[in-house]
Amino acid sequence: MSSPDRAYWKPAEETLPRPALEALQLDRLRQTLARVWEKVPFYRHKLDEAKVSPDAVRGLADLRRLPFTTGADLRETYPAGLLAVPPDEALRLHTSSGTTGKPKAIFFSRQDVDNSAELCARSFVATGMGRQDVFQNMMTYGLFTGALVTHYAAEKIGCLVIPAGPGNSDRQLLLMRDFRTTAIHITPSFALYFADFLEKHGVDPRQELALQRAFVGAEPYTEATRRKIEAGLGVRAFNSYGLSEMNGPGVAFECQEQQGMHLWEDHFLMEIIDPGSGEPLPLGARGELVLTTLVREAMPILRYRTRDITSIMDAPCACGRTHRRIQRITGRADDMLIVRGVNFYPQQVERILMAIEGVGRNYVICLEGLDEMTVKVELSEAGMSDRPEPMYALQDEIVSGLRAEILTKPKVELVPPGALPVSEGKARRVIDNRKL
Ligand code: DLL
Repeated sequence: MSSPDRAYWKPAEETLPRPALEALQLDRLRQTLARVWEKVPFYRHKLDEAKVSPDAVRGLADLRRLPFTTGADLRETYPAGLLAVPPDEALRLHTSSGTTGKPKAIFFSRQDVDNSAELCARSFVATGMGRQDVFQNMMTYGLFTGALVTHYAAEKIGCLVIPAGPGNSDRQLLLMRDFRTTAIHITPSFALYFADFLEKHGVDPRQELALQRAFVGAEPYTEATRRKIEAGLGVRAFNSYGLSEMNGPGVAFECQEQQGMHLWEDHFLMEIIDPGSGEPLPLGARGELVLTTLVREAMPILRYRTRDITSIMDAPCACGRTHRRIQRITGRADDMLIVRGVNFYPQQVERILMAIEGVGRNYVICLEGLDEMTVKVELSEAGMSDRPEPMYALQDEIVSGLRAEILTKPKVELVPPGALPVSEGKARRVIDNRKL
């Protein structure tokens, strides 16, 4: 990168005309198929079962003939059943953030490590970041992909990288002040928590800090939450999407237009399917995102069911990139809650809460007993100072907002700012102790 204003990392790759991009995808898909057929007995068996041989795939439309891979497949083949390189060619291991049982083991070859950093570097530069930036990485270092991949990406660009990790807000602030941090990568829940911390300590980030950009991801969050993060940290917040099974972060990212996230189609093939039937949905329809790796060496994955709900945007983006965009993830198919016979996603609750004045930055949905739902909501500092009457009004506003959105009437409990637990990793938004 020579100029900080340059908007592309590798212009030729990012603006490849669609016919050329699709030809590249087909070529890479066929190579991937040949590779898994030869090296991964699990896939050879699956392809045989589906009666597809690698050379039977003649166009991208044939993708739908290939078998799906699910999270359960990754757990069942743990630890190394999907490895497509000799073990001594694997360079790094990450695991997914599974909550129960066996994790999913994800292997990277040297080329995969390099590609993962490359795609993240491409993503960061698309937001306007350059080598002059000071990048404070507030993601968790370790088995989680979130920090290491973004770390090497920022180094590739030439930024000064501060491997802060999450937590310890006092030290985060000290580092930001002393090293004039301009960009951070952070989860939405920690971003909201940190915004609270700054407010409590009377720090005005616009006056006292040099922050310009926050890359926010690894958890679903709403547009209203993005606005709270931007207001609280004095930054532009860019949506950052990825999953361990596809390298981690840098699968899809917002550019400066901030209208959806470019999904890097030279590395991944995307489809949207009906999460119930598995049938492909027409372009633009909302459903489950399915991804196929196109250049992964150590662990190629065919038609991975991400469980993430989104839609593909086909219109060209003003930034000039030809890779299509996906909408903000509105939830995971697995996260759908059914309370008293009504289906909804936790993000619907968040969308209502975060748009109401007086509501703070943290909430949790508690399910108990036979189907009792209580939403515990932190008040903002300003919400706290209100007298009891407006507090009842706020509670009523929340209850009726939620009832209109999710069609069931929850109990709402208002709690002081900072009263709800915050985790260093991904936020736990639902506590389900129902005895159904
Ligand atoms: O969370 C990788 C990552 C790290 C992405 C840093 C972005 C930034 P996993 O732990 O495997 O990997 O979790 C992946 O997190 O399937 C989504 O459900 C969710 N997720 C990730 N990013 C977003 C986002 C990383 N921007 C799972 N919006 C994914 C909504 C997200 N959900």
